[in-house]
Amino acid sequence: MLVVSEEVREALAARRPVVALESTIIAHGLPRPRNLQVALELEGAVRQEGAVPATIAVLDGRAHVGLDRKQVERVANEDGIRKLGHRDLPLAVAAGASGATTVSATAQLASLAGLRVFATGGLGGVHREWTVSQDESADLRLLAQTRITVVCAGVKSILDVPATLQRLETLGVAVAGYRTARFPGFYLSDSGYPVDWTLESPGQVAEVMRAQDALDGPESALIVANPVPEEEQLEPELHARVLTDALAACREAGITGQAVTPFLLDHLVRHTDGASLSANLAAVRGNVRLAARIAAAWAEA
Ligand code: PSU
Ligand code: MN
Repeated sequence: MLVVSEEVREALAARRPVVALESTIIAHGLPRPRNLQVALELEGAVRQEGAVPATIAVLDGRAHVGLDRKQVERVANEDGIRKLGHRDLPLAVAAGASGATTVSATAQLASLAGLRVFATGGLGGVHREWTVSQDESADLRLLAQTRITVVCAGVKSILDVPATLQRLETLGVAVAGYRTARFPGFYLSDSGYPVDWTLESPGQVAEVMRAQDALDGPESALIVANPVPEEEQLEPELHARVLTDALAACREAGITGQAVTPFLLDHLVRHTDGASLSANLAAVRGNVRLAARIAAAWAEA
């Protein structure tokens, strides 16, 4: 049921750095045909930094850690590919289904395969109007019970950011800004909220990971929040304006559950002339490169 690619297995056995990459961003977070280019580009960036990429997805009922080119193409182009959170994994496997994995499912499978470092764009979290919808991404709970380091540009700005930060505190998930004391805002370099801790180098991140293991508390994650460079962020006023429209459109269309996040991301891409896509990609690229360096520092430890 779990298929770890030969390249990833060899790298793990030789203690070489490996970086897990999620597939929901490819299948449901980015428009075609750009999504395939991006998937391949991200794998290339990990390699350039001297690490092995392990893109994770479920194909025909098997959970794959490390995809070949054909498999990446399926994730990007196959119609009807599902979106799988961690709760969906057993259902998808038993049904022989194919699906892209969210942060929660990717982190679970990565950890199961023995990977420790994972890169994505922005985490899921508490949605605005949570009091009505009770919509909180399963990403948060899973990260409270999985020993993995996630490099991300904070949580998606479509969410209720302060509520999400509060949930992470309640759930006991460690959060640090990478070279910043501000929590990043996904498309924006700064969400407007601070972080309590700042880490300055991949080596420092690896030290925190060692300390997590040594102190042996609940198996929770470490979130390394890495801001998109200011010159590549989405213009904050444009972001605020289009996001308000996107949230209203989502409500009017009656979108709920798993469809909410893809709907909002897509709305932003279409109503910013692709500027949100550029910012999203800039964020993911930076995260992937940093994750590879962290994996290298971790492999040396
Ligand atoms: N980061 C991106 N784009 C995405 C996502 C993350 O830049 O599409 C995905 C992740 O897979 C994350 C998911 O786990 O969005 C959250 O979905 P939900 O809110 O339905 O839990
Ligand atoms: Mn949700």
